[in-house]
Amino acid sequence: MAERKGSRAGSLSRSAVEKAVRDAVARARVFDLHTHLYEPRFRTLLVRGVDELITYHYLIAEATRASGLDPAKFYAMPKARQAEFIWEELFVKRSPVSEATRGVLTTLSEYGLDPRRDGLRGARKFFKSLTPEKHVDLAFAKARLAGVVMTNDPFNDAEHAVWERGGRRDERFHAALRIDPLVVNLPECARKLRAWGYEVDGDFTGRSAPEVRRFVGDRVRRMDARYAAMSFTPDFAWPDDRLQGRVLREAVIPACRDAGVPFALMIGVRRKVRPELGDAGDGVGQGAPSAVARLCAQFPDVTFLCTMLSRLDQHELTVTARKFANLKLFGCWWFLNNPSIVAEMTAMRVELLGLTFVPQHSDARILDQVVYKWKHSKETIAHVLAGKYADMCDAGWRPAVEEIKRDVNALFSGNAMEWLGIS
Ligand code: FIX
Ligand code: ZN
Repeated sequence: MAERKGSRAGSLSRSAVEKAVRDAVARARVFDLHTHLYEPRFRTLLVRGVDELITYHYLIAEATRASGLDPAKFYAMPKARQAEFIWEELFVKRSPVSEATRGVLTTLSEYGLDPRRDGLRGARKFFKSLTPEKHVDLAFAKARLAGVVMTNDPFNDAEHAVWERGGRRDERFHAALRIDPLVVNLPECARKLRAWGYEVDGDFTGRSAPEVRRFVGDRVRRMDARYAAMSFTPDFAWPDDRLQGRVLREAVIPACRDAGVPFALMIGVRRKVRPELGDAGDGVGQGAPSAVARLCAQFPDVTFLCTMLSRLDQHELTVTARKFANLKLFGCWWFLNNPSIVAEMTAMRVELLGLTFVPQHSDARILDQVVYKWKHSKETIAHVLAGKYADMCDAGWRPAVEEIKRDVNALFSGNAMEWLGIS
């Protein structure tokens, strides 16, 4: 029989391709490039369970908005009462159709519960029996996680104590050195740095630059951090003679180059738009992908991971990534992590970057969120990819199932692990 156009031994028929893509995505192991999770040895820093899941700051914003309750009154309630309030406002009085409320439903259902029947009371009973270690194993298995990267703040006293104590590490958890405080609150950081033996001044004068560079290098080594990271407000600029530009240019980027680790820029957060909402009070603003381009051009030997928070920046940032092989785009961050936008961003990235990006990270703050964030993201990304592979067939190239698995595994774990030098 004549070979079908675009085929070779093992090629799939067009009708089989879409299913093969969906199966490969569903089965793919995930390396989660950015989370706020912690190994169990960090004890209370590992946030888990249904009350935490329901009082995630996304749901606090939604519930205080829906009810009109003053945030101060909400935060004055004990955690359990906060969860009951959110459950009442967003699940009972109204249907849980938002992405964050649907996420709670997905997680509880994936754990074998019936959210409607079991409700908050039944869910609480289920979680009561889980030790931190068993809970991590359960959530990681459900989300098919091969590994996650934490967000490690060297200036957080509770976290610092755990690193100082040492101890066997859980190899599924990788460290990332998060150093926003160096820019957001250098005077306080300088006080701690001097106590740790680094000659750093609150105004970044004297020997501050080489000493911050030494500190970053020391902490990367101590944590075996896979990258250093900072979030930036929309006015991120490059070049930049403000403090943040100097800290990056004179200390952080040289330290990353010395250590051979990437630097991650997370750009576009408008911090504390509504301070009384706490973690739920941040907003979003359009940034300047052109500044990222100038940074990548100036440091061609440094790898820059980048995610921007505004939907308005995505096309320009993706085109910028076509120009700079050292610019690695990851995730649909925060307010972008909604199916309608994940679909749009993934399609645009495949069309402009092929398979050379990381389509998603969970940003999970609560352990159980990895279950829903990855299920929802995989559904959306699989749908986009299935269409792209069908288009490829129509253009005359029928893939083999092994090729589809190769590509899908690169997107969900291979690319990220390669960027971070993890074998
Ligand atoms: O800066 C960040 O890492 C953000 O992801 C968080 O600050 C944010 O609150 C979050 O968790 C969004 O999903
Ligand atoms: Zn985050």
